[in-house]
Amino acid sequence: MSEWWKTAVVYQIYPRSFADADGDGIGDLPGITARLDHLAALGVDVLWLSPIYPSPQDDAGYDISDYQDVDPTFGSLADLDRLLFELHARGMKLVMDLVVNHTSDEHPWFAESRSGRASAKRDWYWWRPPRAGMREGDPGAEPTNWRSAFSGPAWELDPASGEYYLHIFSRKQPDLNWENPEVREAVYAMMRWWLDRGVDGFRMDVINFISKDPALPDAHDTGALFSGSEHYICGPRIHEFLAEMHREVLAGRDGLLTVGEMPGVTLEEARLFTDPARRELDMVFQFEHVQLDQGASKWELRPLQLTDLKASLGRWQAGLAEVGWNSLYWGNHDQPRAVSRFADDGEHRVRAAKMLATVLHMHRGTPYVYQGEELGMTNAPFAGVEDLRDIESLNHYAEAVAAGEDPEHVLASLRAMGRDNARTPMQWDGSPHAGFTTGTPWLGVNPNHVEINAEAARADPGSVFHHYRRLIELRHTLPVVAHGDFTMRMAHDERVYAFTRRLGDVELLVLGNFSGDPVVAKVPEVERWRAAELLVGDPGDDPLVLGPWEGRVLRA
Ligand code: TEU
Repeated sequence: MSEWWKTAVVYQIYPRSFADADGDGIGDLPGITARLDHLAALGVDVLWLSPIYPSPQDDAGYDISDYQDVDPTFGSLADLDRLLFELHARGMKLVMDLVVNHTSDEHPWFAESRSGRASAKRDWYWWRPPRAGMREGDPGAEPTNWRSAFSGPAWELDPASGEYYLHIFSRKQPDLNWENPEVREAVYAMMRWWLDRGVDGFRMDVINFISKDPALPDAHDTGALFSGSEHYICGPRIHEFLAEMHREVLAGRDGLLTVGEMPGVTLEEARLFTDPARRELDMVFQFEHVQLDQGASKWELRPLQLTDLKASLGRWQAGLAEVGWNSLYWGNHDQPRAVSRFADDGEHRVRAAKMLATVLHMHRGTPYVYQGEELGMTNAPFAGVEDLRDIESLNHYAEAVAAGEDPEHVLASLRAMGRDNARTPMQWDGSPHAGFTTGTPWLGVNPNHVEINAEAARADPGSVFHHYRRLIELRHTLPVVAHGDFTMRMAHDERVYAFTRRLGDVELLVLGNFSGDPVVAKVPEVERWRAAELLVGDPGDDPLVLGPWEGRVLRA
């Protein structure tokens, strides 16, 4: 059972947007359970469920007010048990989202902490007096100059006590103080409770933020997305905390999967987190490759250079070859739609979505499919800010426009990078709300659902869906896909993504054309590859000549 996830593929569901069974316009657990055949047909091994816990929904469920229940919007604990049972019956596992860098400000722990300076749980969060020599509420009196990831300062004043609390995300997401052993024990107890219930692991939200430098020094750079992060990204006790969590919660339980979401993690740190001998995590989500088309902030767009993408992913492949393991993703609920962002969502959409999938799934690591990616779903045509729902986008728009930026310019970056792109409802069929709901969807359905939808994709053998199915099957059946070594080829080419995988006598050549023009792949050993067997992709006249956005896998 150990390291079973090396041959596994994970499918991420964002419950708000997957399937709505009760017609309130918001997806729910019974909706998911009713659609499990879609996952089974795809052949995925694991479902990662974004948060379904009770929440004021300030950050769409990543602000949790009770870790051990289900929000009525999504159903009940009984619905969760049912989902778990149905998944297990189909041989699939369930990984829960674990959000323990922060709670909701409506969590009873925080309510108690806020009740006064003498509260027994005061020290469960980061409370600090105003900056020395200043009065609370004065501009700049926050204890540090850190900024929140969702705009504004990372500190909120509590007028009753005259102290501020730290929130790296929204003011309704106060950061837990992991220095306090009671906090850690409470989190571990909660995790054991879920595992005892039968879940198979955790995706750990911003887990590399939990150890902060207790001195809380000022940030060097207040312009960065996570300003102050040098004092909390992979902080002083992070490895100690994760090793403790492993000991207290995970050790001795078989068949689990743990993946730590880690903005700003370096390759060197990732090696430590995922080295099996250290007993911390199975794998991490790193962010390097999803920041290559951004400037200092995620709203500053810049064109992606394919050579940068190859250099980055290639470095991670090499760096985790001997020790540790990669997770592989193009998108999730925080990222724009992959085909719109990295390829072509117009004329060549189907080919481009397949090519992206081919390239990603043939890397070494565990691939993650974000709901709708297997249909080639695209970014949404948001007309204006009134079409958006995400707190990150809405706060950024308000702040940037107030600071004098051109609203159209701000909207353009929100359209490209905004998280709502990933959150438009799953497109099941061509009916008015795409088969997602019978009510009014909480976020508009993409009008292209009349064409791009699961029903159409499953009926079409040439669809993106069937292509994903084939790639997942290859990972299950061909050992070289999961276990082979990785060598980047044509590293300096701006149009072709090329690499080889090798295990024993078997070698694969993977090619992806990241351009709208036909290209010739100038790989070594041309004659050998010309004679190779085509495993994935359309046969052309010459296996080394790729049409626009075309991908191929050859086996020699
Ligand atoms: O995301 C953390 C994170 O760093 C980002 O991807 C985040 O979306 C941020 O806005 C960067 O632009 C995790 C969750 O995946 C995200 O949905 C939550 O909003 C966040 O943590 C807070 O829990």
